[in-house]
Amino acid sequence: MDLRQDFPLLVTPEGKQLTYLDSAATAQKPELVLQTLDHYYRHDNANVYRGVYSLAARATAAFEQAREKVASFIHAEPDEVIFTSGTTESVNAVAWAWARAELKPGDEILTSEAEHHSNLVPWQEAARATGAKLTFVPLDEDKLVTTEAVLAAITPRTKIVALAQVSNVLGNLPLNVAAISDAAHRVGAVVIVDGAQSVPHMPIDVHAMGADFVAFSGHKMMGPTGIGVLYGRRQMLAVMAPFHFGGEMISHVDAESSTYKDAPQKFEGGTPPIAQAIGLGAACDYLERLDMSEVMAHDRTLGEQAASRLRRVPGVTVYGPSEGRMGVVSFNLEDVHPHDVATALDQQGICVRAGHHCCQPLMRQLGVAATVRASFYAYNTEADIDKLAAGVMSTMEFFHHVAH
Ligand code: C6P
Repeated sequence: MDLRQDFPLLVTPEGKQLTYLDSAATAQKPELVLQTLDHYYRHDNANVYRGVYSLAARATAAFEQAREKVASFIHAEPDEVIFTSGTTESVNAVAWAWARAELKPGDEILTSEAEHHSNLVPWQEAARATGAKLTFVPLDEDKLVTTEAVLAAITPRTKIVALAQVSNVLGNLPLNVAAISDAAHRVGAVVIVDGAQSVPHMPIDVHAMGADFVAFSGHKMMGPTGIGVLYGRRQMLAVMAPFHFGGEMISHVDAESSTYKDAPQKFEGGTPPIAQAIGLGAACDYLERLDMSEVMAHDRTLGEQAASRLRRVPGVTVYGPSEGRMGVVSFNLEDVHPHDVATALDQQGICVRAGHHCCQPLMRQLGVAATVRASFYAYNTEADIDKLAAGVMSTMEFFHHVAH
């Protein structure tokens, strides 16, 4: 597929192409999303739930329709979709509102050293607040979390399993969440999936996955920034306390106490990110038209091709799975700082990320301070890999020439 024409930022008016290889950080936005945002602000903008006039009713209908689109995208029911500001807020919501109420000293929170800080630090804080203990899935020789290792690490004391389905650094093939959820539920544990790098890139059926919570970000799936989702199983949302208190989440307020609405409204106090949710709905429409099985196959092919091309460059180390990966490839050039690599590639019109990718414990496990990371999405093509491989080769030659 070549979708570049749908993404204004990727092609300049003069026809110059940008090789954008940082979709794991944030994805570019198609015309459909941009036009939907523009249309909303020009024609439908009003606060939701509050007004009785027809403009407000239109805004409310568009907002709730966006919830239905997101629900259908992940095969959930609309009342299981809570709008948040992103994956980080979604994980924090569970760590604050559910975990602090449920955890006791000695309980175990099973996570891993390969997690993004957003799915590690909230659990460190929850453990500190409750006396629960963090336990870590042992990583395999490629520093990957495997489904088998997760299953083996679940104990009768495990109360929460909190793992990324796909790593933002290593691009492993998705964990088998259904098997993990089965094993966790057998010991009475709940499962929260960090879907930041999986939901945008593969077909998702949250009910088939069996997880209790799934967190993801709109901006990584071609939607706007400032919008994310916490999917919660209906039974979990019924018992979980609200985490934001204020307007529109209440059913009755007295001077001294209040009662709250049912999910999802009880979790969405205050004016929600209305335009962003509607923009995310448009992103779901766009991705569904592409077909998520096709998107996954495309991203996987590019990730695997890029890894094998980069491995052939002398002096390049590629991290992650030796076979089979999603569209995320982290690598380093011998004796060249990752930031220098990213700067050199930028001069050739190639955008990659360099750094610890908010995964400092994983960097320690890999024995490096940082990596360069190229990440792919539906709008990337094999030509982008050619440019990346040539860019890496010339960067290597330049630095080694300078060094000698
Ligand atoms: N990773 C990256 O370049 P937010 O920032 O809330 O939208 O997403 C946080 C997050 C959580 N989990 C995983 C696996 C992630 O990849 C991210 C975001 C970006 O890798 C920015 S650090």
